[in-house]
Amino acid sequence: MHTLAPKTPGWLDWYEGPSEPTFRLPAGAVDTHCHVFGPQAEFPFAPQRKYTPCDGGKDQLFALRDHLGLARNVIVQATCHGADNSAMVDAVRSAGGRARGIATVRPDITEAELRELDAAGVRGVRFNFVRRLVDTSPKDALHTIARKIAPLGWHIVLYFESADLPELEEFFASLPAPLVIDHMGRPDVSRPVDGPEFTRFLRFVEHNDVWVKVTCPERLSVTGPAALDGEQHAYTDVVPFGRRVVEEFPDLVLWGTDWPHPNLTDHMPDDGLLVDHVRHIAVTEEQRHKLLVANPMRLYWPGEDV
Ligand code: 0GY
Repeated sequence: MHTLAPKTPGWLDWYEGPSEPTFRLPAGAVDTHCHVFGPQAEFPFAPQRKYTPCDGGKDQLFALRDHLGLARNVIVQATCHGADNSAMVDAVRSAGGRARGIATVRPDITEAELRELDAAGVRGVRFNFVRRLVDTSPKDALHTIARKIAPLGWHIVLYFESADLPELEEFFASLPAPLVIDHMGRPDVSRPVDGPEFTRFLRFVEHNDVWVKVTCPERLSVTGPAALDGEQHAYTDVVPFGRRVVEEFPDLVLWGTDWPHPNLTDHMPDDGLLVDHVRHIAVTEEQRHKLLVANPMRLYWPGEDV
């Protein structure tokens, strides 16, 4: 019998019964950043993982998709599954063409294995530089992976802390595939949106034509989920950052939920509120359509109708 691993002490489970969003998503909206955790009885977590979450499998993910009014998902391999992509691939295969995947692979992956992932619906790999999630991110190994995936037309998803961008940007610019940055490069939102740190990030995006996920207000916010005086919405302090990216790069932005929200410590977001956040960062119909439908379709389902 399989024994389930105990969750990390203090682990916050994903939010059951999310509210009905008051913002109605446009037809064909895509969640470009979500994960599956297990279920571990079928897909055990990796021994080298840095956290042990609750289960959050494809059935719950697809139920959330339908509840929020989303059409499609891009399922990003979570570090708790290491380089064993089977839970993610199983979810993508089960979605009937309505999901794509982002894998974690080792440098010795073969062309045949990559082709099998591609056939399942994988369209990219993730390189993770967040030290609490991975032990090392050796650049030569990542270059090897980048060279192997580039011929498939895949892209590279980058996850890093904003303080590390100056040291990493030359390496990022040398990668031979399109780049997608998670969570706006994790800005410190207590600093000014026009300050040197976020400006450096924006110029990196501009010079390298990088896609940006305007995701995770709940992870970046200092003010949190409560509406502030005079403001009717959650995560107020993140709004100027998301809005700035959407205004400067309307054709390069992507949105997602980040469900089941690993490693949050102060609160678990109501995913309905995360959908409501979108209308504050994308303020015109045109921006909303690009962010939620046109951009992700171009990157993940090119040539397909919504
Ligand atoms: C996110 C953020 C986190 C975790 C992971 O793969 C992961 O474990 O992505 C995090 O802890 O910041 O994008 O889900």
